[in-house]
Amino acid sequence: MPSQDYSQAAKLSERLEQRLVDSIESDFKTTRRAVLGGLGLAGSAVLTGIGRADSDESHGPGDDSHGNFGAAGEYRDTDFDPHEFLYQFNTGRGEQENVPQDIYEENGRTVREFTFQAVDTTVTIAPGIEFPAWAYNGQVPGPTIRAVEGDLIRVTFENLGRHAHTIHPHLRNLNPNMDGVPTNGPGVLNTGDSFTYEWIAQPAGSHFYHCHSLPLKEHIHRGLYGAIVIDPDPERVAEKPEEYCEFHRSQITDELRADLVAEAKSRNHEYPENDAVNEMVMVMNGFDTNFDGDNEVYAVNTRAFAYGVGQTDGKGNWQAGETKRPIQIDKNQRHRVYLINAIEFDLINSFHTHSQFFDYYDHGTTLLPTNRTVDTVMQCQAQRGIIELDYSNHDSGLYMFHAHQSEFAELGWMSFFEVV
Ligand SMILES: [Cu+2]
Repeated sequence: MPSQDYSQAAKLSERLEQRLVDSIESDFKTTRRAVLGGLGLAGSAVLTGIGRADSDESHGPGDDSHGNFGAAGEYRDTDFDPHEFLYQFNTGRGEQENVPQDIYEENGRTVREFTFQAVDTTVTIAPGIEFPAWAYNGQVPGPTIRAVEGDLIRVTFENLGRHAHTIHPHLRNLNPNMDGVPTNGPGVLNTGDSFTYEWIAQPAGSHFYHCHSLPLKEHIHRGLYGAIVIDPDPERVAEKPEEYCEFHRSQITDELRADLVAEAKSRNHEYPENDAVNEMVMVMNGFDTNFDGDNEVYAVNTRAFAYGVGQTDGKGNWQAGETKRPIQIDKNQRHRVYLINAIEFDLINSFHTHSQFFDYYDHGTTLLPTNRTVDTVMQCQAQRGIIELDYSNHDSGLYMFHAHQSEFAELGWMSFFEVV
């Protein structure tokens, strides 16, 4: 395969990134501190218990009813790697060091148990630019939870932050006390409080969770959100195929049923068919660095231009530790993106691929695409979906993808796939 010169792409990423950093640095209100690289902290997001007092206080008066007790704990995200995050699913088997978790059977049901801790911390959103975040387990986006339809997801939530928080899942939740809203069940959890949420994993799809304390937009924008992936159960799909497509039960042929079951197996991490698919989580987010109600930085998975092009030898060998590098795509593999729009302050976001048309599954709740052969999908706030990509006929090289709100693209949400 001919080696390719990526220097043009590297220059573009560099230029956009520099312009973004300069624009933020010129804003004196921005919380900024030197990058704490090379501190030698083991793993991503180690609980350090440093208790740094967050100097930023953007809350209006009357919003401090839950008190400012000082941070009870702090994680650092200096090792947060957007490339690692793409592929990090927590299924209860201990995938992520900073996410205590377990998997076991209880009353004939698989339980996937997690411990989440809300903490005040800072996250790196661009080189040298730190954002004062509120974060589940010290990372933004929060850890991705993955379960199979019908499992019980049990999340013990401890609030170690200075503000009252909750976890509200976008699931079909039959128990109002488990909704994670101020009005139901335990309500908001104050500093030091904990509660164990239990949710049945349903329906299958690409889902969202976030804090539901007030003021809502701030609790979300500060970083308290993440992805829940619910894998379809192929046995259930065989029994009730009509629930996974837009056809009436009377229209389901044997062939369609077989197709739906095959698709379900490819989505279910417990089936070998799933191993053949390269699955990624992309949470589209933005950061209002001066707290004026408008985002200054846009990203997928928090770091502006994380999937841009930085130092390379032109053969896809990226320098170790380099954040700016494209997402490598093996052209012989099938690729699936669990896409979530976690943005605040802007009504919509979008995902656009260059030289590529893909199938889209709105909310991921169906096993047949809801949009076929499109190169742009739009998501409003909290909307999600699944994108399936096929680069098998493409030449090797860089293919851009970005928000087609072009302003967002220039302010960080601009990325590349590197087809190899
Ligand atoms: Cu909150």
